[in-house]
Amino acid sequence: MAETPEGPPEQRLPVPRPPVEPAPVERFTSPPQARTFELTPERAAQVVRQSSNARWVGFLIVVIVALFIAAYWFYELGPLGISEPRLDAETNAQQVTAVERGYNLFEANCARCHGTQGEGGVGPALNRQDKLFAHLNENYLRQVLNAGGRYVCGNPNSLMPVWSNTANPPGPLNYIQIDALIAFIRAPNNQTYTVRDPALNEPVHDPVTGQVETFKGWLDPNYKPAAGATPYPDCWTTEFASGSASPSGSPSASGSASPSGSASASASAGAGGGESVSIVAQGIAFTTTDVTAPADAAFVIAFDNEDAGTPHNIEIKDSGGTSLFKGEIFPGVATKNYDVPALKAGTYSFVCDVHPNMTGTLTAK
Ligand code: HEC
Ligand SMILES: [Cu+2]
Repeated sequence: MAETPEGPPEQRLPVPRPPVEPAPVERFTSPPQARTFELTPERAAQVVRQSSNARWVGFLIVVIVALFIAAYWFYELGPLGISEPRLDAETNAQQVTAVERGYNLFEANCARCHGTQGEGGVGPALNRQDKLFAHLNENYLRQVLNAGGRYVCGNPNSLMPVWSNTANPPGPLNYIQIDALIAFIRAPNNQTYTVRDPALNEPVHDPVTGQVETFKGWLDPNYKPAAGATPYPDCWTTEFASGSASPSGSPSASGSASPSGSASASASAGAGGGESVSIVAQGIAFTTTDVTAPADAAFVIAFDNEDAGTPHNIEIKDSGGTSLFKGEIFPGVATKNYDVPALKAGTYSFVCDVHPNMTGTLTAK
Protein backbone atom coordinates (compact mmCIF):
# COMPACT_ATOMS: atom_id res chain seq x y z
CA MET A 1 0.00 0.00 0.00
CA ALA A 2 1.09 3.54 -0.71
CA GLU A 3 2.38 5.46 2.27
CA THR A 4 0.47 8.68 1.43
CA PRO A 5 -2.96 8.42 -0.14
CA GLU A 6 -3.71 10.55 -3.13
CA GLY A 7 -6.39 13.16 -3.70
CA PRO A 8 -7.93 15.93 -1.58
CA PRO A 9 -8.08 15.42 2.19
CA GLU A 10 -11.83 14.46 2.26
CA GLN A 11 -11.11 11.63 -0.07
CA ARG A 12 -8.38 10.46 2.13
CA LEU A 13 -10.76 9.78 4.97
CA PRO A 14 -11.24 7.36 6.50
CA VAL A 15 -7.67 6.51 6.60
CA PRO A 16 -7.46 3.09 5.13
CA ARG A 17 -6.21 0.67 7.59
CA PRO A 18 -3.24 -1.36 6.68
CA PRO A 19 -4.38 -4.83 5.86
CA VAL A 20 -4.42 -7.05 8.86
CA GLU A 21 -1.58 -9.38 8.76
CA PRO A 22 -2.46 -12.68 10.30
CA ALA A 23 0.17 -13.73 12.72
CA PRO A 24 1.90 -16.87 11.82
CA VAL A 25 -0.51 -19.60 12.73
CA GLU A 26 2.02 -21.77 14.36
CA ARG A 27 2.64 -19.14 17.09
CA PHE A 28 -0.96 -18.89 18.24
CA THR A 29 -3.48 -21.44 19.17
CA SER A 30 -6.56 -19.27 18.91
CA PRO A 31 -8.19 -18.66 15.52
CA PRO A 32 -7.26 -15.35 13.88
CA GLN A 33 -10.76 -13.80 14.16
CA ALA A 34 -10.48 -13.98 17.94
CA ARG A 35 -7.56 -11.64 17.72
CA THR A 36 -8.87 -9.36 15.06
CA PHE A 37 -11.46 -7.61 17.19
CA GLU A 38 -13.16 -4.78 15.44
CA LEU A 39 -15.88 -2.49 16.69
CA THR A 40 -18.22 -1.57 13.86
CA PRO A 41 -19.84 1.89 14.11
CA GLU A 42 -23.28 0.26 14.56
CA ARG A 43 -22.02 -1.88 17.35
CA ALA A 44 -20.35 1.10 19.01
CA ALA A 45 -23.56 3.13 18.83
CA GLN A 46 -25.50 0.21 20.28
CA VAL A 47 -23.14 -0.09 23.19
CA VAL A 48 -23.52 3.58 23.97
CA ARG A 49 -27.32 3.38 23.73
CA GLN A 50 -27.54 0.33 25.93
CA SER A 51 -25.37 1.70 28.66
CA SER A 52 -27.43 4.85 28.78
CA ASN A 53 -30.58 2.74 29.01
CA ALA A 54 -29.04 0.73 31.76
CA ARG A 55 -28.24 3.87 33.71
CA TRP A 56 -31.83 5.01 33.34
CA VAL A 57 -33.13 1.69 34.53
CA GLY A 58 -30.83 1.81 37.52
CA PHE A 59 -31.87 5.34 38.33
CA LEU A 60 -35.56 4.46 38.13
CA ILE A 61 -35.08 1.46 40.38
CA VAL A 62 -33.38 3.62 42.96
CA VAL A 63 -36.22 6.13 42.74
CA ILE A 64 -38.83 3.41 43.13
CA VAL A 65 -37.09 1.90 46.11
CA ALA A 66 -36.71 5.32 47.70
CA LEU A 67 -40.40 6.08 47.16
CA PHE A 68 -41.36 2.72 48.57
CA ILE A 69 -39.30 3.28 51.69
CA ALA A 70 -40.86 6.68 52.21
CA ALA A 71 -44.37 5.36 51.68
CA TYR A 72 -43.79 2.43 53.98
CA TRP A 73 -42.33 4.70 56.60
CA PHE A 74 -45.51 6.75 56.61
CA TYR A 75 -47.68 3.67 56.58
CA GLU A 76 -45.86 1.87 59.36
CA LEU A 77 -44.80 4.63 61.74
CA GLY A 78 -47.03 7.51 60.72
CA PRO A 79 -44.46 10.25 61.35
CA LEU A 80 -45.40 13.91 61.62
CA GLY A 81 -48.87 12.90 62.79
CA ILE A 82 -50.14 12.60 59.23
CA SER A 83 -51.44 9.09 59.64
CA GLU A 84 -51.92 6.66 62.50
CA PRO A 85 -49.04 4.22 63.02
CA ARG A 86 -50.09 0.85 61.66
CA LEU A 87 -49.54 -1.11 64.88
CA ASP A 88 -51.48 1.45 66.91
CA ALA A 89 -54.33 1.32 64.42
CA GLU A 90 -54.27 -2.46 64.62
CA THR A 91 -54.31 -2.44 68.42
CA ASN A 92 -57.18 0.02 68.42
CA ALA A 93 -59.13 -2.10 65.99
CA GLN A 94 -58.63 -5.14 68.18
CA GLN A 95 -59.65 -3.15 71.24
CA VAL A 96 -62.84 -2.01 69.50
CA THR A 97 -63.61 -5.60 68.53
CA ALA A 98 -63.07 -6.77 72.11
CA VAL A 99 -65.33 -4.04 73.49
CA GLU A 100 -68.06 -4.84 70.99
CA ARG A 101 -67.90 -8.53 71.82
CA GLY A 102 -67.79 -7.71 75.53
CA TYR A 103 -70.97 -5.68 75.15
CA ASN A 104 -72.84 -8.71 73.84
CA LEU A 105 -71.36 -10.95 76.53
CA PHE A 106 -72.36 -8.47 79.21
CA GLU A 107 -75.90 -8.14 77.92
CA ALA A 108 -76.24 -11.91 77.73
CA ASN A 109 -74.64 -12.87 81.03
CA CYS A 110 -74.34 -9.97 83.40
CA ALA A 111 -77.08 -7.43 82.67
CA ARG A 112 -79.77 -9.37 84.51
CA CYS A 113 -77.93 -8.80 87.79
CA HIS A 114 -75.82 -5.71 87.15
CA GLY A 115 -78.27 -3.81 84.93
CA THR A 116 -78.04 -3.20 81.17
CA GLN A 117 -76.01 -0.05 81.80
CA GLY A 118 -74.10 -1.57 84.70
CA GLU A 119 -76.23 0.58 87.00
CA GLY A 120 -76.63 -2.26 89.46
CA GLY A 121 -79.49 -4.50 90.46
CA VAL A 122 -79.06 -7.74 92.30
CA GLY A 123 -75.34 -7.19 91.96
CA PRO A 124 -73.52 -3.95 92.71
CA ALA A 125 -73.27 -1.09 90.23
CA LEU A 126 -70.28 -1.34 87.89
CA ASN A 127 -70.61 1.85 85.85
CA ARG A 128 -69.72 4.35 88.55
CA GLN A 129 -66.63 6.51 88.02
CA ASP A 130 -65.51 6.23 91.65
CA LYS A 131 -65.51 2.44 91.29
CA LEU A 132 -64.04 2.31 87.79
CA PHE A 133 -61.23 4.67 88.72
CA ALA A 134 -59.28 2.16 90.76
CA HIS A 135 -61.48 -0.48 92.38
CA LEU A 136 -62.65 -2.13 89.16
CA ASN A 137 -59.21 -2.38 87.64
CA GLU A 138 -58.29 -4.96 85.08
CA ASN A 139 -56.61 -7.30 87.50
CA TYR A 140 -59.44 -7.15 90.02
CA LEU A 141 -62.05 -7.81 87.34
CA ARG A 142 -60.09 -10.82 86.17
CA GLN A 143 -59.91 -12.17 89.71
CA VAL A 144 -63.63 -11.67 90.29
CA LEU A 145 -64.57 -13.36 87.04
CA ASN A 146 -62.20 -16.23 87.79
CA ALA A 147 -63.21 -16.79 91.37
CA GLY A 148 -66.80 -15.60 91.26
CA GLY A 149 -68.64 -13.31 93.68
CA ARG A 150 -67.01 -14.83 96.74
CA TYR A 151 -63.80 -13.05 95.75
CA VAL A 152 -65.48 -9.68 96.38
CA CYS A 153 -66.44 -9.84 100.06
CA GLY A 154 -65.49 -13.41 100.87
CA ASN A 155 -69.14 -14.40 100.96
CA PRO A 156 -69.18 -18.11 100.04
CA ASN A 157 -72.91 -17.89 99.22
CA SER A 158 -72.47 -15.00 96.81
CA LEU A 159 -75.07 -14.97 94.09
CA MET A 160 -72.49 -14.39 91.41
CA PRO A 161 -71.17 -17.60 89.93
CA VAL A 162 -67.69 -18.37 88.64
CA TRP A 163 -67.35 -17.24 85.01
CA SER A 164 -63.96 -18.46 83.83
CA ASN A 165 -63.73 -21.95 82.36
CA THR A 166 -60.27 -22.29 83.88
CA ALA A 167 -61.73 -22.24 87.39
CA ASN A 168 -62.70 -25.32 89.32
CA PRO A 169 -65.60 -25.99 88.87
CA PRO A 170 -65.37 -24.27 85.48
CA GLY A 171 -67.62 -21.41 84.45
CA PRO A 172 -69.06 -20.81 81.00
CA LEU A 173 -66.65 -18.21 79.57
CA ASN A 174 -63.23 -18.71 78.03
CA TYR A 175 -60.28 -16.39 78.53
CA ILE A 176 -60.94 -14.46 75.33
CA GLN A 177 -64.49 -13.76 76.47
CA ILE A 178 -63.20 -12.71 79.90
CA ASP A 179 -60.78 -10.31 78.18
CA ALA A 180 -63.62 -8.94 76.06
CA LEU A 181 -65.78 -8.39 79.16
CA ILE A 182 -62.96 -6.56 80.91
CA ALA A 183 -62.38 -4.45 77.81
CA PHE A 184 -66.07 -3.60 77.74
CA ILE A 185 -66.35 -2.73 81.44
CA ARG A 186 -63.32 -0.45 81.16
CA ALA A 187 -64.20 1.05 77.74
CA PRO A 188 -63.91 4.86 77.68
CA ASN A 189 -67.10 6.89 77.45
CA ASN A 190 -65.67 9.24 74.83
CA GLN A 191 -65.70 6.55 72.18
CA THR A 192 -68.73 5.21 70.33
CA TYR A 193 -68.97 1.54 69.54
CA THR A 194 -71.27 -0.39 67.23
CA VAL A 195 -73.74 -2.93 68.51
CA ARG A 196 -73.12 -6.09 66.52
CA ASP A 197 -75.11 -9.22 66.12
CA PRO A 198 -73.35 -11.83 68.29
CA ALA A 199 -73.71 -14.55 65.66
CA LEU A 200 -73.23 -12.61 62.41
CA ASN A 201 -70.96 -9.82 63.67
CA GLU A 202 -73.00 -7.44 61.50
CA PRO A 203 -74.06 -4.04 62.87
CA VAL A 204 -77.50 -4.13 64.41
CA HIS A 205 -79.99 -1.65 62.95
CA ASP A 206 -82.71 -0.03 64.95
CA PRO A 207 -85.97 -1.45 63.61
CA VAL A 208 -87.72 1.92 63.83
CA THR A 209 -85.17 4.43 62.59
CA GLY A 210 -83.02 2.05 60.55
CA GLN A 211 -79.92 3.57 62.11
CA VAL A 212 -76.99 1.47 63.28
CA GLU A 213 -77.25 1.00 67.03
CA THR A 214 -74.28 2.22 69.03
CA PHE A 215 -73.17 2.36 72.62
CA LYS A 216 -70.53 4.20 74.62
CA GLY A 217 -68.18 2.93 77.28
CA TRP A 218 -68.65 3.73 80.97
CA LEU A 219 -65.27 4.94 82.08
CA ASP A 220 -64.60 8.67 82.00
CA PRO A 221 -60.86 8.90 81.22
CA ASN A 222 -60.69 12.38 82.74
CA TYR A 223 -62.30 11.44 86.04
CA LYS A 224 -60.28 12.20 89.14
CA PRO A 225 -61.58 11.45 92.60
CA ALA A 226 -61.90 14.46 94.87
CA ALA A 227 -58.66 15.25 96.68
CA GLY A 228 -58.41 13.34 99.92
CA ALA A 229 -61.40 11.12 99.13
CA THR A 230 -61.30 7.65 100.60
CA PRO A 231 -60.76 5.09 97.85
CA TYR A 232 -63.64 2.76 97.11
CA PRO A 233 -63.69 -0.09 99.67
CA ASP A 234 -62.55 -3.55 98.65
CA CYS A 235 -65.88 -5.04 99.57
CA TRP A 236 -68.80 -3.20 98.05
CA THR A 237 -71.17 -3.82 100.99
CA THR A 238 -68.98 -1.72 103.28
CA GLU A 239 -70.08 1.23 101.15
CA PHE A 240 -73.52 0.77 102.69
CA ALA A 241 -72.44 -0.04 106.22
CA SER A 242 -73.66 2.75 108.48
CA GLY A 243 -71.16 5.44 109.39
CA SER A 244 -68.65 4.36 106.75
CA ALA A 245 -66.55 6.34 104.29
CA SER A 246 -67.42 9.74 102.87
CA PRO A 247 -69.53 8.76 99.83
CA SER A 248 -72.03 6.85 101.92
CA GLY A 249 -71.68 9.20 104.85
CA SER A 250 -74.25 11.69 103.57
CA PRO A 251 -77.07 9.23 102.75
CA SER A 252 -76.79 7.51 106.11
CA ALA A 253 -76.82 10.89 107.81
CA SER A 254 -80.01 11.89 106.03
CA GLY A 255 -81.42 8.45 106.73
CA SER A 256 -80.86 8.88 110.42
CA ALA A 257 -82.14 12.45 110.34
CA SER A 258 -85.57 11.66 108.93
CA PRO A 259 -86.60 8.93 111.37
CA SER A 260 -85.61 11.13 114.32
CA GLY A 261 -87.61 13.98 112.81
CA SER A 262 -90.64 11.79 112.46
CA ALA A 263 -90.17 10.13 115.83
CA SER A 264 -92.46 12.59 117.54
CA ALA A 265 -95.04 12.18 114.78
CA SER A 266 -94.96 8.42 115.08
CA ALA A 267 -95.23 8.70 118.82
CA SER A 268 -98.44 10.66 118.45
CA ALA A 269 -99.64 8.23 115.80
CA GLY A 270 -98.66 5.37 118.08
CA ALA A 271 -101.02 6.80 120.61
CA GLY A 272 -103.77 6.57 118.02
CA GLY A 273 -103.04 2.94 117.20
CA GLY A 274 -99.69 3.33 115.30
CA GLU A 275 -100.36 1.35 112.18
CA SER A 276 -97.55 -0.94 111.21
CA VAL A 277 -96.78 -2.23 107.73
CA SER A 278 -94.53 -5.21 107.34
CA ILE A 279 -92.16 -5.65 104.39
CA VAL A 280 -89.80 -8.59 103.96
CA ALA A 281 -86.70 -8.73 101.79
CA GLN A 282 -85.56 -12.18 100.81
CA GLY A 283 -83.34 -13.38 97.94
CA ILE A 284 -82.57 -9.80 96.85
CA ALA A 285 -86.27 -9.06 96.35
CA PHE A 286 -89.22 -7.77 98.33
CA THR A 287 -91.53 -10.68 99.01
CA THR A 288 -94.51 -8.33 98.86
CA THR A 289 -94.31 -5.71 96.15
CA ASP A 290 -97.72 -4.18 96.86
CA VAL A 291 -98.26 -2.70 100.30
CA THR A 292 -100.96 -0.45 101.64
CA ALA A 293 -100.37 2.17 104.29
CA PRO A 294 -102.62 4.72 105.96
CA ALA A 295 -102.72 8.17 104.35
CA ASP A 296 -102.15 11.42 106.24
CA ALA A 297 -100.75 9.66 109.28
CA ALA A 298 -97.29 8.60 110.29
CA PHE A 299 -96.82 4.87 110.31
CA VAL A 300 -94.18 2.27 110.95
CA ILE A 301 -92.59 -0.12 108.48
CA ALA A 302 -91.35 -3.26 110.13
CA PHE A 303 -88.62 -4.15 107.66
CA ASP A 304 -87.38 -7.71 107.86
CA ASN A 305 -84.10 -8.33 106.00
CA GLU A 306 -83.83 -12.10 105.60
CA ASP A 307 -80.66 -12.06 103.44
CA ALA A 308 -77.74 -12.97 105.63
CA GLY A 309 -74.89 -10.51 105.20
CA THR A 310 -76.63 -8.61 102.40
CA PRO A 311 -77.54 -5.00 103.11
CA HIS A 312 -80.98 -3.70 102.20
CA ASN A 313 -83.13 -0.69 102.99
CA ILE A 314 -86.36 0.94 101.90
CA GLU A 315 -86.59 4.33 100.27
CA ILE A 316 -90.03 5.75 99.44
CA LYS A 317 -90.34 7.96 96.37
CA ASP A 318 -93.27 9.79 94.85
CA SER A 319 -94.27 9.38 91.21
CA GLY A 320 -91.80 12.12 90.24
CA GLY A 321 -88.94 10.22 91.83
CA THR A 322 -88.49 12.61 94.77
CA SER A 323 -87.32 10.83 97.87
CA LEU A 324 -89.83 11.17 100.74
CA PHE A 325 -88.29 8.74 103.18
CA LYS A 326 -85.02 6.88 103.29
CA GLY A 327 -84.56 4.07 105.75
CA GLU A 328 -81.22 3.06 107.19
CA ILE A 329 -79.31 0.40 105.22
CA PHE A 330 -78.51 -2.64 107.34
CA PRO A 331 -77.32 -6.19 106.64
CA GLY A 332 -79.46 -9.23 107.38
CA VAL A 333 -80.64 -11.24 109.07
CA ALA A 334 -82.27 -8.43 111.07
CA THR A 335 -85.47 -6.46 111.46
CA LYS A 336 -85.75 -2.72 111.90
CA ASN A 337 -88.74 -0.46 112.43
CA TYR A 338 -88.75 2.56 110.15
CA ASP A 339 -90.82 5.51 111.34
CA VAL A 340 -92.31 6.94 108.17
CA PRO A 341 -93.78 10.44 108.21
CA ALA A 342 -97.35 10.99 107.05
CA LEU A 343 -97.93 10.56 103.31
CA LYS A 344 -100.79 12.05 101.28
CA ALA A 345 -103.16 9.56 99.71
CA GLY A 346 -101.69 8.24 96.47
CA THR A 347 -99.33 5.72 94.99
CA TYR A 348 -95.64 5.69 95.81
CA SER A 349 -92.78 3.45 94.86
CA PHE A 350 -90.34 1.94 97.29
CA VAL A 351 -86.89 0.68 96.40
CA CYS A 352 -83.81 -0.73 98.03
CA ASP A 353 -80.90 1.68 97.51
CA VAL A 354 -78.37 -1.15 97.40
CA HIS A 355 -80.28 -3.16 94.82
CA PRO A 356 -81.99 -0.84 92.32
CA ASN A 357 -84.02 -3.73 90.94
CA MET A 358 -85.71 -4.34 94.32
CA THR A 359 -88.85 -2.28 93.88
CA GLY A 360 -92.44 -2.26 95.04
CA THR A 361 -95.50 -0.06 95.17
CA LEU A 362 -96.86 1.54 98.27
CA THR A 363 -100.43 2.84 98.25
CA ALA A 364 -101.47 5.32 100.89
CA LYS A 365 -105.21 5.54 101.48
C1 HEC B 1 -76.84 -13.88 89.48
C2 HEC B 1 -76.51 -12.49 89.49
C3 HEC B 1 -75.20 -12.05 88.88
C4 HEC B 1 -74.76 -12.23 87.60
C5 HEC B 1 -75.44 -12.97 86.47
C6 HEC B 1 -73.49 -11.55 87.52
N1 HEC B 1 -73.17 -10.99 88.72
FE1 HEC B 1 -71.51 -9.93 89.13
N2 HEC B 1 -72.08 -9.81 91.05
C7 HEC B 1 -73.26 -10.27 91.59
C8 HEC B 1 -73.29 -10.05 93.01
C9 HEC B 1 -74.41 -10.43 93.96
C10 HEC B 1 -72.06 -9.44 93.32
C11 HEC B 1 -71.58 -9.01 94.70
C12 HEC B 1 -70.63 -10.04 95.19
C13 HEC B 1 -70.95 -10.43 96.59
O1 HEC B 1 -70.52 -9.74 97.51
O2 HEC B 1 -71.66 -11.42 96.77
C14 HEC B 1 -71.34 -9.28 92.07
C15 HEC B 1 -70.10 -8.68 91.97
C16 HEC B 1 -69.47 -8.41 90.78
C17 HEC B 1 -68.28 -7.63 90.64
C18 HEC B 1 -67.54 -6.95 91.76
C19 HEC B 1 -68.16 -5.59 91.97
C20 HEC B 1 -67.52 -4.76 93.02
O3 HEC B 1 -68.07 -3.70 93.31
O4 HEC B 1 -66.47 -5.13 93.54
C21 HEC B 1 -67.97 -7.60 89.32
C22 HEC B 1 -66.81 -6.89 88.66
C23 HEC B 1 -68.97 -8.37 88.63
N3 HEC B 1 -69.87 -8.84 89.54
C24 HEC B 1 -68.97 -8.58 87.27
C25 HEC B 1 -69.88 -9.39 86.63
C26 HEC B 1 -69.82 -9.74 85.24
C27 HEC B 1 -68.76 -9.23 84.26
C28 HEC B 1 -70.83 -10.57 84.99
C29 HEC B 1 -71.19 -11.25 83.68
C30 HEC B 1 -70.24 -12.16 83.16
C31 HEC B 1 -71.58 -10.73 86.23
N4 HEC B 1 -70.96 -10.01 87.21
C32 HEC B 1 -72.73 -11.49 86.36
C33 HEC B 1 -74.28 -10.88 90.90
C34 HEC B 1 -74.20 -11.27 89.57
CU1 LIG C 1 -81.36 -4.62 98.74
